[in-house]
Amino acid sequence: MSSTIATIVSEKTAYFLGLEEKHGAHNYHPLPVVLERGEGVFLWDVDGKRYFDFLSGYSAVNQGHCHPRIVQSLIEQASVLTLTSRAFHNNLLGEYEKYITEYFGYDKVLPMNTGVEGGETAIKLARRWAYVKKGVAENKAKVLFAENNFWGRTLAAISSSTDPSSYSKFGPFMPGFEIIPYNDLAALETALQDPDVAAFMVEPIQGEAGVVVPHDGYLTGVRELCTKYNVLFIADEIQTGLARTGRMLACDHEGVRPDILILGKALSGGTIPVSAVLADDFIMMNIKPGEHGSTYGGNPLACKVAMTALAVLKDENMAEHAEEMGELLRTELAKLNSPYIETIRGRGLLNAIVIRHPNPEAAWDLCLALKEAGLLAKPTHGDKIRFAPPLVISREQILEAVAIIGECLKQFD
Ligand code: PXG
Repeated sequence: MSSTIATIVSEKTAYFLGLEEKHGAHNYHPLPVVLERGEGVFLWDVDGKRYFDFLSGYSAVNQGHCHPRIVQSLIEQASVLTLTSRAFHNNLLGEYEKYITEYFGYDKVLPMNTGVEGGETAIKLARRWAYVKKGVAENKAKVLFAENNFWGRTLAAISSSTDPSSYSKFGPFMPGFEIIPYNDLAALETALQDPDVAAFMVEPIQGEAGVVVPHDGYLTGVRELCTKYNVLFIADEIQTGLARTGRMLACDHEGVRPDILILGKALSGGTIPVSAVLADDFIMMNIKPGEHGSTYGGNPLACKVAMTALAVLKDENMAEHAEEMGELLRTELAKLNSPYIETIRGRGLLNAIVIRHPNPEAAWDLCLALKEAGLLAKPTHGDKIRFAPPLVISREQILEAVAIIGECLKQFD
């Protein structure tokens, strides 16, 4: 295979690609496939061809495409009441707040929409806590982030990014952010010597960085150090949470409880943007009316859909299933014994392979070949490919998907 590989697309597909090319901003570089339908682990393109979805909308579609119970909730609520704004109360917000706080064991929730807003909210909460509770001097609070983090595209998010394609030529940047290496407790402890540090915000497994799993004990160490130095531990579980890694939260693998928990993506099962920030009163109650919010945050449609999306995860034992299917996926990938797979890593159904090939476009080319063979995956950072199917994938489907991957890898020969 070579990067000059010509992808022949149908006339219909070419039409839709052309529309986007002409009228949309070029801020993404998608695979040349135009999807029009989804169900469970499968997607269909405009020509009726079926694909395994091995991306799951970057882990937003954990419950599977168009999960019937989630769609039912969406449709029912959409025809009754969708948005009131927070100027008034609605009959679902309180119920949802009770449901999600009991589900995860926190005093309070602050509802937002996208994941990146969840991150922004968590940082505002941490800064406020630092000023009113920890006693940090006004405008001196610092927040620590890990190298290669990814939490979205806002100016604050890119201010903490170490990826030039995220931050270049978008400055000036947010002050008060510091970067430390990931998976390095000694570096964290050194940074925590500074009394102005309010929080450490970290992904329990780095998703966009290429599914980087820290060593056992890292999260426990983060918890202990943050407690020791009176610094808030913010867990960005937007991609790792909600059963994806084989536990309800990735932090559950080590039994640690972050001070602030950020959720998004699969909180709506891939239907509408819903995010949530959970914390106890000593953090949450420092924010007063008018100091934070969003027009759509806590809307009744989102509340209803989120409750169903969370219920489905538990009722269908998706965490346990993800754990089992993840084991199977990694074992079967290893059995391929492909000289082109450098590494297989992950937890539950959040996995990645690193491609070993002299051609820097090899991962992209492999994804094109996989697409032709009926499996959709996307490279990240050149040589890594994430394998993260919806959690409803069956044993037989894993075997079928791995066979497709094996065949496509052979095309490198
Ligand atoms: N935190 C993590 C860990 C993420 O993976 C976000 C926050 C931001 O979520 P929103 O909903 O604001 O996109 C993410 C997002 C993409 C893309 O370009 C997004 C993610 C990963 C890869 C690509 O849409 N994750």
